[in-house]
This record gives sequence, structure tokens and C-alpha cells, in this order.
Amino acid sequence: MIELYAWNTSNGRKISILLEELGLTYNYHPINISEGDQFKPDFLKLNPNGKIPAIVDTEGPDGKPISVFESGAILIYLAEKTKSDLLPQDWRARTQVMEWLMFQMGGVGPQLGQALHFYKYAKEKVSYGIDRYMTEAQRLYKVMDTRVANKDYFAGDYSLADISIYPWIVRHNWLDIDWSKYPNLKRWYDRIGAREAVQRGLSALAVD
Ligand SMILES: N[C@@H](CCC(=O)N[C@@H](CS)C(=O)NCC(=O)O)C(=O)O
Repeated sequence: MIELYAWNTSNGRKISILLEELGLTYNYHPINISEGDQFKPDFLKLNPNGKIPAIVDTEGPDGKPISVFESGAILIYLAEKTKSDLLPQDWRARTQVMEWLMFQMGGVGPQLGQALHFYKYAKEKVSYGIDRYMTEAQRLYKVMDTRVANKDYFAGDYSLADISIYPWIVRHNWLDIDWSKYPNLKRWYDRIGAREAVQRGLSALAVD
């Protein structure tokens, strides 16, 4: 059994989408990050960095429970546990998936997170922060749009790369992204969003 500690954010939804794609049964434990649940001692035992998501697999590699934090590490753990093609065994194909997964973890997540902060959430509107991160957000949207110009998916077949990027693009309306500038990414977005497991994964993390 997978115990999922998360909230209905982009990083949390990556994991619920993958769990739905893999057909694994899981219990959802809401960690309300607006209320500070991520800093409670029990959660910090799972992730000393105090951020969702985290999982506990009650049947880890050696049959004993294991906890995993960092969404990218969780995606890889679950794909390896189930020997899923969402992380291909073939070295070349796997490397390509890893490239785009790391692009999401190191770029799309942190940078769009900052863009959302300055553009949508910050009580004080700081034009330097808005300009800096909205410019970077638009640059990343262009990189992604170019990548999927002649491809259905980011790295070969549907993979962890798509699953990691998709929940961030779900927030396009919060950044007032103009889809006419990114038509290829829009087609990819609609393709991924049509998957039933993705829809289930998005709605799985209800508010506490
Ligand atoms: N690199 C981490 C980022 C996790 C992260 O930033 N989680 C956010 C929600 S999406 C969070 O828990 N924020 C609460 C806080 O920073 O206090 C991952 O991918 O798991």
C-alpha cells in the first residue's frame, strides 16, 4: 500500500496522476500547506525539508516500509517498483525521459513556482519579480512548445516526463498564458488531459 502525503498542488498532483496511471492503491493523507501541516514533527520525519509530496510504501524494496520525498524521486521510485514503461529500461530512451524530468524538476517547477508567487499570490506587487519570472516562464513555455512541435510526448512515448510537466501547465490560466503563442504545447496539453488516469489524478487530491 502506498501512503501519499500531499496537497492539491502541481507537485502533489504529479504523484496522484502516476499512482492512477499505475493502478496502485493508495491512501491520501492531506497535508494542508496553508495551515502549516508540512512543519509538523510527524511530517518532518518523512521530509526534513518540510514540503509535500512524500510517500510511504508499506512494502519497500526489502519488504519493509520505506519513505520517499522529492516528487522526482517519488516518480522514479514508483515507476521502478512497478517496472513501468513510463520509465523505460532501454538506456537511451531512459536517459531522454530523465533529461525532461530533470528539466521539469530544476526549471519548470521552481521557475513557474516563482512566477506564480510574484504574479498571482504576492500581496505586494513587485514589478522586478513579476518581470523576471514571467519572462522566464514564457521562455520555458517556448522551449516546451518547440520540443513538442513534431512529437506527441516530451521523450519518446508517454512517460514520467509528461506526468511531471503536465500539472504545472494546468496552472496556465493563473499566469494568463496566451495559448496562441504556444500551439504545439496546447495540443500536447489537451492530449495529456484527455487521459482518464490524469483526470482521476487531478481530482484525487481534494481539499481537506
Ligand atoms: N522539489 C520539491 C518541491 C516541493 C514543493 O515545493 N512543495 C510545495 C507545494 S507544491 C510545498 O510543500 N510548499 C509548502 C512550503 O514551502 O512551505 C519536490 O518536487 O517535491
